[in-house]
Amino acid sequence: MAAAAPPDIGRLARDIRAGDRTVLSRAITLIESKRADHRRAAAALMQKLLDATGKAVRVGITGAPGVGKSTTIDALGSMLTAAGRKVAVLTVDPSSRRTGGSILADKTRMTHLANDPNAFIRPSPASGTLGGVAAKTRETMLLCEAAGYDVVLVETVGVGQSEIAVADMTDFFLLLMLPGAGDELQGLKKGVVELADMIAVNKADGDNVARAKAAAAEYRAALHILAPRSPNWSPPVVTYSALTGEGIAALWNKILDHHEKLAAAGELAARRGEQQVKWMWAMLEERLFEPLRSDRALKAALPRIEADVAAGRLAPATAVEELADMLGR
Ligand SMILES: Nc1nc2c(ncn2[C@@H]2O[C@H](COP(=O)(O)OP(=O)(O)OP(=O)(O)O)[C@@H](O)[C@H]2O)c(=O)[nH]1
Ligand SMILES: [Mg+2]
Repeated sequence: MAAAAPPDIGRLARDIRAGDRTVLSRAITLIESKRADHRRAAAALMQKLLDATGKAVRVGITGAPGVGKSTTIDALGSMLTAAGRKVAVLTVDPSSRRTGGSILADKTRMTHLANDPNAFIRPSPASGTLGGVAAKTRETMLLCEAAGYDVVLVETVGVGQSEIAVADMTDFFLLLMLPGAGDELQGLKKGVVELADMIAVNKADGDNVARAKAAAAEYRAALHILAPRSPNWSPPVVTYSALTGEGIAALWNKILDHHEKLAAAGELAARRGEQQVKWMWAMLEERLFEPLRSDRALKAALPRIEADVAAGRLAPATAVEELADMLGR
């Protein structure tokens, strides 16, 4: 079979800068590809577009399943496109949970944005290692910026390490909570609360308003005893309703306020710089580990080596030497 012609990077870059959504989608598929020639082309494309990136407000959104992340993104995103912004919505979900069905479910929960010409929704790359999935999502974010999207909203499943990866690619990390069950921070790992630039209690509507306010007061007290993530920002706690839209504008104003304060203090640029270096290392690590996943002989040998190490027949150091020899072949 003849290999497909290498993509014309100059042309791709030009069409992305012009905001062509079809080309943007194609470019994202290119960066998600594992083929070596595609990877080289994707890297060249990222380099070519680098000067057009960095102009968006990047917001990570997390919270327990069902807290209302997608509904919030739909309400917030629609408000922003109505105000003339272009909004990209991405997800990080390294579990294979997100099949075609749940992508569809997400789109039906984002009914406004799904049909909005100024919104671009791209689901999580197909399952893989968290490092790989997150790195692709970050590059997708940059492509969207180059295409003129000036707000990027990244939804993450409220479990596992994906929150940290999303906090590491965004400027603002928004933690959503439910009314009630405030005292134990709803089973969330303390590490996630420490990453939050704001806690927002959703579903403050109907009978829930008083409970939402009570939960917010508890979170405020809880946040008080944590060291703030930034010297220029103390994470606020707000209540809102994604369903009625009440409080959505105030929520966005907090995000903008944070953006302006951190930009003025030089912290935004510093944070992004640090993130970029982190991503370089994450991608390098991913690359260096690849032979362990793709080299047939190595993959075939690993179960035996692991069993020998577990049984005490093979010293871990000897196993590493053996594996390193196989890698170096
Ligand atoms: N009453 C009320 N219901 C809401 C609100 N926001 C979301 N919901 C409902 O909560 C349910 C879950 O909302 P989603 O937006 O799908 O939640 P999610 O956090 O994205 O869920 P996963 O992606 O599955 O983790 C849906 O039935 C929504 O209609 C709100 O502000 N008020
Ligand atoms: Mg969702």
